[in-house]
Amino acid sequence: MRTDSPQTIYRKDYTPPSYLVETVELGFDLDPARTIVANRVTMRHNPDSDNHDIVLHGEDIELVALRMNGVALNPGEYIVGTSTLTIKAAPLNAVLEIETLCVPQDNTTLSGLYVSNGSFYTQCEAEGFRRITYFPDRPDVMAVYTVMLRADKEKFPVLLSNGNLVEEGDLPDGRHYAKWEDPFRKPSYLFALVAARLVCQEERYTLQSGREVLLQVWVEDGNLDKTDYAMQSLKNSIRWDEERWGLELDLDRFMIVAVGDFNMGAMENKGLNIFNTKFVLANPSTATDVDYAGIEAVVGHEYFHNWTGNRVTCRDWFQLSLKEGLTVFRDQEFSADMIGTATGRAVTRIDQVRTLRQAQFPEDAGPMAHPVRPDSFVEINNFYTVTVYEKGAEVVRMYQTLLGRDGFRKGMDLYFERHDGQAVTCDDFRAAMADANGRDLDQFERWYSQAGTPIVTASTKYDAEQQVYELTLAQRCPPTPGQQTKQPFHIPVAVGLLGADGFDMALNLEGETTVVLELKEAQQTFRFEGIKEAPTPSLLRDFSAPVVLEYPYTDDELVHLFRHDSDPVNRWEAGQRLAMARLLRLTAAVQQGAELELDYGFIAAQRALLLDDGLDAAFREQALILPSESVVADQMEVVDPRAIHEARQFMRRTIATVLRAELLTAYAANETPGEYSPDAISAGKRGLKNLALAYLCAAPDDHVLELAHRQFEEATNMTDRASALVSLIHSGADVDGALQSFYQQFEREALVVDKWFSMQASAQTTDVARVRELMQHPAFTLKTPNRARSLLFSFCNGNPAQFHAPDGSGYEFWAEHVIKLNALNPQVAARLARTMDRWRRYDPALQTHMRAALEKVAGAQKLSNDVLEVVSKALSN
Ligand code: B3K
Ligand code: ZN
Repeated sequence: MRTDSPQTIYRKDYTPPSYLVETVELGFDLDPARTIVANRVTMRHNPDSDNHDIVLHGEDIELVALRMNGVALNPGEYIVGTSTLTIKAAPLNAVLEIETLCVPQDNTTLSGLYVSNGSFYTQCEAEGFRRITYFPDRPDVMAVYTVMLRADKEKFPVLLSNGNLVEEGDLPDGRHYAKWEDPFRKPSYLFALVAARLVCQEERYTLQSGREVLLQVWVEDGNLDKTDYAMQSLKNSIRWDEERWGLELDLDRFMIVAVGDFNMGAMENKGLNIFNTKFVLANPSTATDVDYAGIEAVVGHEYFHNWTGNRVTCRDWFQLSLKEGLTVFRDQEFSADMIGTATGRAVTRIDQVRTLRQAQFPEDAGPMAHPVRPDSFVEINNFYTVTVYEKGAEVVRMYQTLLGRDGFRKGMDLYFERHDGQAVTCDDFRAAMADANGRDLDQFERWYSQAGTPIVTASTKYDAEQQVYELTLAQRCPPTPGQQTKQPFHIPVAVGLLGADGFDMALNLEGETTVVLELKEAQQTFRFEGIKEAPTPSLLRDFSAPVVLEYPYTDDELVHLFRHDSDPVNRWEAGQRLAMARLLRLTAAVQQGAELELDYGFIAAQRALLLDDGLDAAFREQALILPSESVVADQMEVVDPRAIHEARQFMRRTIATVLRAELLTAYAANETPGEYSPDAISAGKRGLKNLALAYLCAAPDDHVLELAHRQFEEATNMTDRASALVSLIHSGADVDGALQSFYQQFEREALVVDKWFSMQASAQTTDVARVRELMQHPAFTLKTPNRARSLLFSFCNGNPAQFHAPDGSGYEFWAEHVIKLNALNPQVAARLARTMDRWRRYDPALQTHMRAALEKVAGAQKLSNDVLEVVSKALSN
């Protein structure tokens, strides 16, 4: 067990930096085994601070020389701690010259300066810059950077950094250099460099103002056939930010670089975005529709950070959602606007709701629960969470729901007017929204400070004589670590009322059919007048708040909503409620060994929807997907993963058997012949067709298997090929040959090999022994996060029935690999560690094994803060 207890950092302890930085001049002599970094930084005392010590951060770097105002400092004149360098009582103006050494080739953490496939890349957010040089590595210290890169010209022909290239040339000994200047002040976490053997697709692009900019997408040789979509998405993002928000690209040059070893999706470094290859590289034969959508969203996301994150940044890391929640909201709106149609928008919204339920609600109900603006952390990298990102985006969306689109835009304009060039807080954002609209948003602050998912309970009363309908809404929020009781939230609840004819009723004199109620008390009653018949309420339309909504709907009401609700999100939601009730009943029946039965009423509703050609295929696909096993698990007192799996499989099999003819029709009706296009209509058709195939393969016969095999072999795009293969795997048919030929065809495409591992890891028949076997495959490595995720995460998180094997072998496997990853890459290890967050919800026998596995990790040697924080929170009460 680790003996030094890791330090907890508290939001309340924030103090302004003692010194501000004006300019930073960095010189890099890049060598994988020994890189020398010379850093000349001009600092002046911050009048807002009464501390006169200069505090620099530094980690895993060797100090070679240190000079202040031209004079070398002796070891006695500064203090080097484990992660800081302090110069006591420094002068008001100080020019520091710092020389350090680092070893990029040994840096497996992928934070700081590291080597991937022989080339140099950086990742500095949140605290990676201190692994490159000593610096006040905190986001409220913003400075102007000049960067000189020197490296071997043959091995590293491309030298990139933030801003503009101002000089380049050759040096003796086969080396060359490039000098970059970034005119914008930025925090250190936005610094980046790339020194690599790369090629690029580039284009000159004209902004609405008429200014011309250079856009580049850099990739390894051999991948230029996969950059078109990223480039197109970048141009769409630039245009959209101008049109929707009046925000222009402020640089003359904007670069995207793809790298195969990367801890997360991508990084918004000023002018030099560095991306996981997964969110750049795509062509029809290697990437699926989901991959294409991911590229559009992430390219947009990183680009949008240029204003929400870079021009206006965070004062401290507790404010992370200031940039992340807002930027996720912006990328969600971008993706929705790119589709354009109302149902298309709704499909993106449904996807967002699914993510919240699948990942954020569980986080909010577990040991790592934290507010959107956390109060404390041990390791900030553990707080790049679905709460900060996705719930944060919901919080931003609620402003728009409450203030209207125009009001929200006014708030955004005021936010930039006030804070451009500053490092600010979530309160500053809320103040801009409130002030621009003359609204009191004080209570709204609780969305930032209180963790947990609020539960809104609705009850209704209809008075036929008075034609009055009363809706009573009550709210509560379960306790979360450190927060036993909660104050009421300010919750926008969008409501519509359906008549027996399936149409919306007019709810006010303006004839509106959806109204946004503002629930601010623990309980409130809302009155609707002139309601001529008892309505079916459509509550929380468009998922207007990130809450759980409880209302005792009857099956008939749900079927009515599923057939007619004009709000597509609630239409989908009604179907989910119908399915969930059945899944829970079936799971209980499995546990009791009772006979399993699925009512025809439910199947008939599914059938009607499947056959409704008036609906977009994409929407029908969404409506026919059953709640996932983990979402069902969330509804159970004591989770039984195997029973849930069996129940859900029974339901899929039954639907497949009863609706065989209709599914075959849908399959045939949604072919997309001709050239592949990732647009939403075509992708929707493929989605529905492949969902039909997946259902059919749940109850396979020769004809169905032949269909799947044919699709697998004849597919002209990866969406169809991979879907067919997954369906075949889940059908239980012999797929060894198909898997082998897939591998042979794509073994040189790393992202496809990831898919190959991942689909096997989540197969129903894959147990721990099989995963261990797959790990022996020559293509497997723990060092590349994408590869580790494709096998380990897909198994531990995506195959609950096997992972939770009664003998605890899944947990032992988990512990072993959290420990292995901890030594290589703490950030990735900590993500895997989160798998066990909610271990107390399983039956006591499983819990015993889970606790043992958690304790094994907690007791491991050299545990990182990242993993330690996660497992100790899981083990604590
Ligand atoms: N801002 C980065 C995330 C950095 C994560 C550091 N552990 C990507 C993004 O949200 O755009
Ligand atoms: Zn982001």
